[in-house]
Amino acid sequence: TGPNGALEATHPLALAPVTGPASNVDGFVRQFLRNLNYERGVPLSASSPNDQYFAFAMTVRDYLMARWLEDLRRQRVTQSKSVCYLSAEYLLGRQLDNNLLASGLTDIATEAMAQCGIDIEELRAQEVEPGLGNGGLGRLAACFIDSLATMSVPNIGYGIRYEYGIFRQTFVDGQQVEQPDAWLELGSPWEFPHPEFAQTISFGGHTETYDDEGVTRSRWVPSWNVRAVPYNYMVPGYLNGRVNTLRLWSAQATNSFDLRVFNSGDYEEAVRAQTYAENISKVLYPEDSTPQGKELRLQQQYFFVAASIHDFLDHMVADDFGLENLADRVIFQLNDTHPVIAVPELMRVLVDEKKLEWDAAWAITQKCFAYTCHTLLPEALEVWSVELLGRLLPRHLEIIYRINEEFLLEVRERFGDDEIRLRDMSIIGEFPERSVRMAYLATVAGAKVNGVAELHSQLLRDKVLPDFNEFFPGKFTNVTNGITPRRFIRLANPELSELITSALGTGWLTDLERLRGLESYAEDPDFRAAFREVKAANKRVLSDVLRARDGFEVSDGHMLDVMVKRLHEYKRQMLKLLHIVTVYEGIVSGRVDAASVQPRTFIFGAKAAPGYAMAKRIIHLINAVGSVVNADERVQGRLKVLFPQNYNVTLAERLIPAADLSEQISLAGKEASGTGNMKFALNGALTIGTDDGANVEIRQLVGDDNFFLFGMAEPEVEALWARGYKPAEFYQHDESLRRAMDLIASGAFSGGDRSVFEPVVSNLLYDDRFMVLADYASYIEAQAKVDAAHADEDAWTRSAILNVARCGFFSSDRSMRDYIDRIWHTPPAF
Ligand code: B1N
Repeated sequence: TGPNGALEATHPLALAPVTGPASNVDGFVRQFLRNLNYERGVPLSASSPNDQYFAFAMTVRDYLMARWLEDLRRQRVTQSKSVCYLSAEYLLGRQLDNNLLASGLTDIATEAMAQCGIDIEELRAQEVEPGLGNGGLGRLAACFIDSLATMSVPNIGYGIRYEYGIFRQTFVDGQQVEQPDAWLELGSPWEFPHPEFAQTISFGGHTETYDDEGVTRSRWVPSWNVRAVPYNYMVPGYLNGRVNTLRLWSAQATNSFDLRVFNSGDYEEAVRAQTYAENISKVLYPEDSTPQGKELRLQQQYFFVAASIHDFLDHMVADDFGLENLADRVIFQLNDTHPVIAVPELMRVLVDEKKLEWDAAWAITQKCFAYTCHTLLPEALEVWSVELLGRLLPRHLEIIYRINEEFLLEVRERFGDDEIRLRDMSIIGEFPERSVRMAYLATVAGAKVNGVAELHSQLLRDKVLPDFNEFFPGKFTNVTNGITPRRFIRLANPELSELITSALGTGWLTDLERLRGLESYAEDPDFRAAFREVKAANKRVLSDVLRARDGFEVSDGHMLDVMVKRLHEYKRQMLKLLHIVTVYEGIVSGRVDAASVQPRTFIFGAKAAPGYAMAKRIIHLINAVGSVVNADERVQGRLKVLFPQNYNVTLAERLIPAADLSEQISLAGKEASGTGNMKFALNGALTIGTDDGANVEIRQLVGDDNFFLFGMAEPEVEALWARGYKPAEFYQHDESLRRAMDLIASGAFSGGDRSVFEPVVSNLLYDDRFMVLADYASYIEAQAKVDAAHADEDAWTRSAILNVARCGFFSSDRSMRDYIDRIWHTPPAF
């Protein structure tokens, strides 16, 4: 009867009919077996781990179901104001543990599985994380909906149910190879399809005017359409009985699609047409911060925002709720420019379909949207060519033109015929081709525009959109990002959580500023010892994970120095690598005694956009340096470079709690915020970082003594650019830098082949857009301070505890409070 056979013989409920909630161990077992039998169609004795995972997840789901249905009902009945978060990405991570935690079922479920003879760890390992995002932006959306549910704020997260999420990364000879992320291959127990609530989404065609009882109106005559099918996911609040909704749209072909549009009587053609429609939600674009302007991406964007707006208007707004008051019912938060096509869509609905006057519709629209900008890189600001937008969404292009016309009239009224200013502020750009500037459209339409950290918001106001800031006083604001402490402290670091609770009692997980109470414990030697033991335990867990996952051995007694984030030149993984090569070169040249080097393991995690050649070359170089350094006996095992493949949320949850040092080393003025930086600090790693993004606020909070600052500040960066930056001069004048660069150029990491990494070296020498060489000396100096500080174990631990104690501000609950106070004005409800 297999390993679980004993249960059927011994458990009194194993063969009994099963019903009822899973709120105690017996009830959980009963419901679990019921799900196994009736949902999976297997007896326990014949069930696979995947069957068991499904039945288990369904049991947790069942427990939350009544609350979910009730909250959906109340959201409609009370008509209280909802946050509709529009985001093309949600980087959720695994759901099982989070939902267990939120429902308070962890202990019951663990005991129930034990009674069934099942190892709950094995079930956890079955879950494939939904990687429906690239990095920080998508993970932020996931943290925000967790916080809103925990704070009982009515919210629907709207997005796309990509069939393939962010690619699975493998290394072949040290080089990145992408594999499709078939996360739905075995199905997902967490989703609920609702084909009966599908929306039809149109594209293409032309516009026309017509006479509507004496009024001339415009309408859109599209040429093809697709069906948007909603899939609902539970978003349970932490132990508050609240369950909000994440609604992701999946594209399906409509009947009219193949019949009307591709009407050739050709069966094969019709099937091809179906594939075309379903392509829309097929795959997540793996570009983080460099949009490629692809037609399919615009289709994705319109597809999900149009479906979401119609869904909310059709099902959530009461019939007698006056449209002129729509802003009392909803705020659509635009997560970067990706959903901004929602603005002309709402205008189209109000003007063409609901037949409101333009001015009335515009007044409503301007109150219903707010826009979050997540970048400062000019190449990341999305623009759509007028040609493409007009072909795909002709009516929307007309509406955008009209919005722009009226906006520029107002600008002219205020500032006179200042043609340069008018050109600069126009939503339509003319160069290199006529195109729609989505950030400008969002800024003009949004009630508020926010950046994601103090420095970022300031640069947004002063450097990126200064004309708009002048024109719309009070529109710009800041909301510093945050992270959910439920996932990134409680679940990722249960040992630390227990230690915190032993000191502070419960309650800190939903009121993270209470971590301040740990400050006094930093002086307590027993607490410090316990804190160190937690770190050591987390390193053992990580070590097991990396052994099983990647075949790596993590050496005892090493400082763990971690840099995990997307691979991008502005984030400067190359600077980290130059530090490693510098230390290595010192040893092999004999100038440094290996025995005097502090043992360190450098861990990288990073995916490169598949089309980003330089980023991929840097990945190759990191792996190449790792192979050479790790194998060189002269190093005496005191330096190690590990680069586990396929960094994702699940791995982050193991890496971050084990880290000693957090690398946040972007060029000042380039990283909008960062959120990994917050996760590390809250898990007791010290940061080595530049004055960039939210690092600025972390340093202010933890204090200079507990943060390793280096590099130019943003104004110095600007000044150096203005003077004329010549990276080769830094190379010439810094012997240590020269040695490191020369070693790479010599082919030492490429089997003597000098050509492999030549493009990386010459890019640094002759271009170096992100000023790696300019910050090198300062970085090396700061790393020496890190070594010195780490030698004093007690002082280091004190600093680590103070990092935890002083970073409560970075809870995403606080971010949500700031959005509510400054932008949304949505109180908790029902
Ligand atoms: O958003 C995060 C910030 O913490 C990071 O600093 C920022 O880099 C990140 C196009 C983006 N900005 N822009 C993107 C992602 C995907 C895409 O297709 C742009 N991601 C960020 C949260 O605020």
